[in-house]
Amino acid sequence: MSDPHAGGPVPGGDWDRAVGLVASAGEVALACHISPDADALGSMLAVGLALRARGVRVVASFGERRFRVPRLLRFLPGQDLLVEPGDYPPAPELMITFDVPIADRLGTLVANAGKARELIVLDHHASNTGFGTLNLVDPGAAATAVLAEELIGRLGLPVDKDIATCLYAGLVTDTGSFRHASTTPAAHLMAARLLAAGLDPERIARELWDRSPFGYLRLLGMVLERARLEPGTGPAGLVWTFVTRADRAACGLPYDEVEGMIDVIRRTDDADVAVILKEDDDGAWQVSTRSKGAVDVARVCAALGGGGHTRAAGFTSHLTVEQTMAGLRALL
Ligand SMILES: [Mn+2]
Repeated sequence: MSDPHAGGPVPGGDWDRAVGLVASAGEVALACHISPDADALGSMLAVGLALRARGVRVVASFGERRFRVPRLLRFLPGQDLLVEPGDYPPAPELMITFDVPIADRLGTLVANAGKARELIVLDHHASNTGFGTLNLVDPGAAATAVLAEELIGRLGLPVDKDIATCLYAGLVTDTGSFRHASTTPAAHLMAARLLAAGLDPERIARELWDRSPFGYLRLLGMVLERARLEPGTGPAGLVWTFVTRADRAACGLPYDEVEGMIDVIRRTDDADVAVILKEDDDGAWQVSTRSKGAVDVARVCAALGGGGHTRAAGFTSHLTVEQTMAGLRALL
């Protein structure tokens, strides 16, 4: 088993083993993390499309009881590969996970993963626990899409426009539109390869960031109105706000429409850490955190049962807003 904490690129021998496992599998079962983002879902669909084009039987899913692709991601090609988690193979011959740092993030599919004969974990989270039988984990990769592209290439499969669209969605999202520190020369070279496959960058950007129902404007107004700045919290200040189920209902918005609000909150110059608490349909608080670098939010969120990256992480809370924030402040 490779050491997921080694921090370097994936050893060639591990890639060879992955290629061998995929080549000899009769069916490949793909899974990404619950509440999928563009990197998780895009990487999974890209590999699924590439395998299917080669004639491999493929299923793909994520383990949510209320299985539903977020509206923002419905433009991604290959969604006919998706099956409800209840229709997923109970004991897959070969299962591959995408962007999943800990087995819990597989949701209900954690049981299927436990019974998989081989489990390949494809990920770029430094916090990855290495829960697979083969762990292809590179914390230096800008996105899991980078590793998905490498797997497709090593399998000798071509990247067409649809596959490129899925990979690009992951890359452009996880690099913050090529603004984050993960924007390496390698990230731009990958973007160049994908663009050459004929994808439409303007359409992808519009689908991912530049459209919402009118109710979003009202909801954003409410959420910004109640934002609080705490300059004395942590090394460089905290800005935070929250959005309830009732708020969303009043504006006619499903949960996934509030995912991008953190990007408005984190603009605040006066705070290093930005936090938004989002009440989901079950009444739990999904807490998103962002840091400009003074605080390692991955560590903070890990201490609260979550995880993520140094500058972008999250956790789930079943406490009240005030109790959740008190716990967070104590760690900052
Ligand atoms: Mn990712």
